Amino acid sequence: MARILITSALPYINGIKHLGNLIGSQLPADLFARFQRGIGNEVLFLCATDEHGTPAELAAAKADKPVADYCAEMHEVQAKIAQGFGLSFDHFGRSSSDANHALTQHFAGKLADAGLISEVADRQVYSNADGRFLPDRYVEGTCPNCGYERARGDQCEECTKQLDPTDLIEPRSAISGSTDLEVRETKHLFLRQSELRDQLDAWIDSKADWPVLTTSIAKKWLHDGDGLQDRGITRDLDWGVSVKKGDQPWDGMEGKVFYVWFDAPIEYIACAKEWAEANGKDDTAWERWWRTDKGADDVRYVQFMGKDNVPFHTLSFPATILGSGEPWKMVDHLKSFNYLNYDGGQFSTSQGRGVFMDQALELLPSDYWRWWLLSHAPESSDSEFTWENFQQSVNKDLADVLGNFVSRITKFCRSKFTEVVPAGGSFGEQEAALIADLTKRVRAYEGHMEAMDVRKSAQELRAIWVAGNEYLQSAAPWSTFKTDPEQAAAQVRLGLNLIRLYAVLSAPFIPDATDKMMTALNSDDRSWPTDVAAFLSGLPDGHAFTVPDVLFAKIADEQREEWQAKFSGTRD
Ligand code: B3M
Ligand code: ZN
Repeated sequence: MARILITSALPYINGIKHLGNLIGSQLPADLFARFQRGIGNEVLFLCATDEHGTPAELAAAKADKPVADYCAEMHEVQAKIAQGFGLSFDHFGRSSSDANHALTQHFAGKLADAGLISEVADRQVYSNADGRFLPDRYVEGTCPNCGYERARGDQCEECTKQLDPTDLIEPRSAISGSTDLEVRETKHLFLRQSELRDQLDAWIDSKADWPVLTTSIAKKWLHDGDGLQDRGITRDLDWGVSVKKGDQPWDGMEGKVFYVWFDAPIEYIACAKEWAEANGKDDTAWERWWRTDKGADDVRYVQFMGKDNVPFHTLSFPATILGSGEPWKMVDHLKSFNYLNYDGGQFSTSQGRGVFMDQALELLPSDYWRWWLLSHAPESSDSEFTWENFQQSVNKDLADVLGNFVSRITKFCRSKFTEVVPAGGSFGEQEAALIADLTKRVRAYEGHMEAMDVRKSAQELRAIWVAGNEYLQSAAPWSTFKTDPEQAAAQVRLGLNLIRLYAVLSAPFIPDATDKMMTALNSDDRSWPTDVAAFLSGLPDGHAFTVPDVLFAKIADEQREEWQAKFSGTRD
């Protein structure tokens, strides 16, 4: 049994995420986690809310709540929505946890001991109109790299370049829009990433199987222009992890906190400790996932994230880990995604454009969304959500292909043989051909899932559903029954077993439908079909089942038009 550690990028605490965020990390991570559990591997799947930094401060101020209260409430809201989408985290933690505070300070201490932190008199943007220092992302302006006019002081969303606010051309305050800005001196800590350039370079070179999207972004920031820049890792904010060396105070750093992008990835580790604590386990339970000196050397660690997060995961976080000199597990495979667009534009949290996770669940159960999003995942390029495409995919794939198969075979069996798996007859050539075809397809499906090729996996799964439909169409037990009821019994028996095959294989995509199919089949056995032929005679003769309710309802044109109109504007 292999051990697989899986993390999804941590959603910011400031509000409910949209469907583009969901498909960019949490949902494909869940798909992979469910698959790995399904084939019998030991999985630790972790996610958490990313609670520090200016986004949290800003959102709390807008909601007129103390930051700590705001974060606690929003964490609960996000946890509930995640549950609604069936995201099967082993733990959904918080970057504001005690565990993360302690671990972040621990890493900072280790990096300082290794001589990798410098204290720098920094120049920071001060807004006279706002009467305060402006954190990086509160400064907006034109990107010096690509000319994008709404680049933020921490990163340009357009070209992904990590920036400092003073790099921006024609900077202005994101709070007031004021251009009455000046640069004042203040002291900050810098992580000397440039010292680690060769180590990082060699580490990335050792990842020959990484997707080009990932390595090209990493290599670009390692080698282009001035190469890897040292990064400021402290900020003048109240909310966050206070700057300490381990548990010791840090001279001159009073009142400062660590930069959110310094502590957030450390939460991947701290979250495992939170998981252990929440489940009454001791330190060895989480260390065997994270410490290579304590058993984690045989763990396979996979991260999921949107493309804009890649530089932080291929450079900044690995620099923290490598620089600590301690034996922490590093990522083995990093799966990154492009963007999902919404109906001719972009999803936008700040502008409330698109469909948000809570709204989606009010319209339809999560399986409908999971199937569409995963089967259209923005892997090789950006992809686009349109209501027409969503309707078509739900009606065709889920209702016509899968749902119809399940309904047809169970109802036919009930009418001719009662609600039990019928005995008699035997499989002939047609059945042998189907089983051979399915065996090939199931192996292909496993291969795509293992490789995290999300779209290809969805296509193969759909092809597996289609194969059953085609078999049913050509075997036509309703005709066979008139001349050879024994043979019809064998065909129906295979059909019922196919439902169980579909239930088990589809679980990573549409877990609720899986539960319904398994309940209808009166079966609890979800063991993976390593031997497809044997699996397809798994339900014994005489085994009782019930005809399930309609698995997936079709979306009518009027319904689609209504939603289209409702979500054409922006949310306030
Ligand atoms: N919260 C950015 C994002 O949600 C950030 C990810 C942190 S992962 C350690 O896109
Ligand atoms: Zn740019």
